[in-house]
Amino acid sequence: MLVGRGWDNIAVARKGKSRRRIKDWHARWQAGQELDEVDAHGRRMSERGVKLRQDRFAASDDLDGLPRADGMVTGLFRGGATVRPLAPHGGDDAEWLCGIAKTFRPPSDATPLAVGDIVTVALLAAGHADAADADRDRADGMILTREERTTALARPRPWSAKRRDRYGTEPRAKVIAANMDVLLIVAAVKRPTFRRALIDRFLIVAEHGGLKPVLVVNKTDLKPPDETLLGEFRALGVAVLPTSARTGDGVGALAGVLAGHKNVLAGASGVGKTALVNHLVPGTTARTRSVRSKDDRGRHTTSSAAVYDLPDGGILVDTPGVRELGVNLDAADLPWYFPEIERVASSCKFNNCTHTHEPDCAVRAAVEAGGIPARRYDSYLRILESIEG
Ligand SMILES: Nc1nc2c(ncn2[C@@H]2O[C@H](COP(=O)(O)OP(=O)(O)OP(=O)(O)O)[C@@H](O)[C@H]2O)c(=O)[nH]1
Ligand SMILES: [Mg+2]
Ligand SMILES: [Zn+2]
Repeated sequence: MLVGRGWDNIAVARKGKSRRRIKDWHARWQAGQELDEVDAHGRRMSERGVKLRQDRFAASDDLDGLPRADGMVTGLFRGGATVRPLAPHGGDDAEWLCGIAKTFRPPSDATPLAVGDIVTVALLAAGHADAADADRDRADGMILTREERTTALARPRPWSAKRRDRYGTEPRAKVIAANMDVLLIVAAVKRPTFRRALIDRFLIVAEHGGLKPVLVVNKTDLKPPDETLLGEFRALGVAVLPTSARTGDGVGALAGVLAGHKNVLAGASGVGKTALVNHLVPGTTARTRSVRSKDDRGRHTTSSAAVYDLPDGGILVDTPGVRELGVNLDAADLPWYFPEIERVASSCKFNNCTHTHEPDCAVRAAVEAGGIPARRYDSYLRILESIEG
C-alpha cells in the first residue's frame, strides 16, 4: 500500500520532469489498486488510498484568481487525473497532473471522471517550477468542471448495499471512456476463445453509449476467421476487420478506419488490444503478455485506460480487458438493440411478447424459418435472462 512516505522517493529531474513525475504516479497507483475513483463530490474516496498531500490542496480554497484552461483527461488515479491541454499553452508540460477542486460537481450521476472527459482546470503552475521541493508536492492544476459527455462507453457496475447507500438506488454505470466516436470490439479467432455473446453485449453497449461499433477479429495468423459468422455481423451493419498483430495483416486497413476519429479498444483480456496499439502507434511499446496456456485466458495485463495519438490524426484509447459484461438495460428495451428481432416483433400476437414462450410469436417463427440467425436469438435470450435474473 502506498502511503504519504512514498512521495519522498519520487525523483524529480529538471528536464522532462512533468512526464517523469506522471510516470511515477502511474506506476505507483497502478500497483494493485483500482485507481479511477473520485466520488461524485470530488472528495477523496478512501482512507486507504493514496492521499494527495494536503499542501497540494491548500490552493484549492483560492482558485478563483488563477488562469484556466481546458484539457482532456488522459489517466485517472485516486484523487486526481492527468489532463492534456486542448490548446497549446505557455508551459512546457505535455500533461498536467491535476487534483480535484473541492467545488467540482460533475454534471451527471455517472462516473464523475473518465478518460476522454473534457475538463476545465485552474492552473497552479506559476511559481512552482522554481523549487524542486515544492514541485514534488504540488499538482499542476485543479479540475474545476467537466463538460457533458457526447458519448460514453459504460458498463454496469455491481450493485451493493454500500453503493446504494452512497449513490441511492440507481444502478450506476461505470464509464470507461467518454466522448469517443468509435468502439473497436476486439475478439481473437482463438486463444482466447471467440465469444459471440460478449460481442453482442458490446454491440449493445455501443448502441447505448452512442458509439459506432467496429468488430476487429484479431489473431488471424492462428486460424482463418469464420466467414459466415463475420457475414452475420456485417449484415447488422457492423464493419468487420480481420487483423493479425503478429504478421501485421489487416492492420493497415484498421489504421484507415481509425484515422481522424476518437477510438476506444475493448474486449476480453488477451485478445491483443495492446498488441494492436503497438502496431498502430509508431514508437509505442506498451506491455503485452501471453495468454495462460492452461485455459487460454488473458492475464489482465493492461490495468487502466491509456490514450495514444494516431499518426494520421485522431486518438486511440486502450482499456483493460473485461471478464464479463453485464448489460444495464430494461428488458423492454432489448428488442430495440436487436434490430432483426424488432423488425418482426410487431407481428407477434401479444404486443408485450418477450419471444420466449408466448403463442404465435413471430420472432420464434422467424428463428425456426432461418430468417433470424439462431445465435442472435440465443444471445437475445441470454441477455434477457441476465437482465431479469
Ligand atoms: N498469434 C498472435 N498472437 C497475438 C496477436 N495479437 C496479440 N497476440 C498475443 O496475445 C497476447 C495478449 O496480447 P495483449 O495485447 O496483451 O492482449 P490485451 O487484449 O491487451 O489483453 P489485456 O491487456 O489483458 O486486456 C500477447 O502474447 C500477444 O503477443 C496476433 O494477432 N496473433
Ligand atoms: Mg492490454
Ligand atoms: Zn414474440
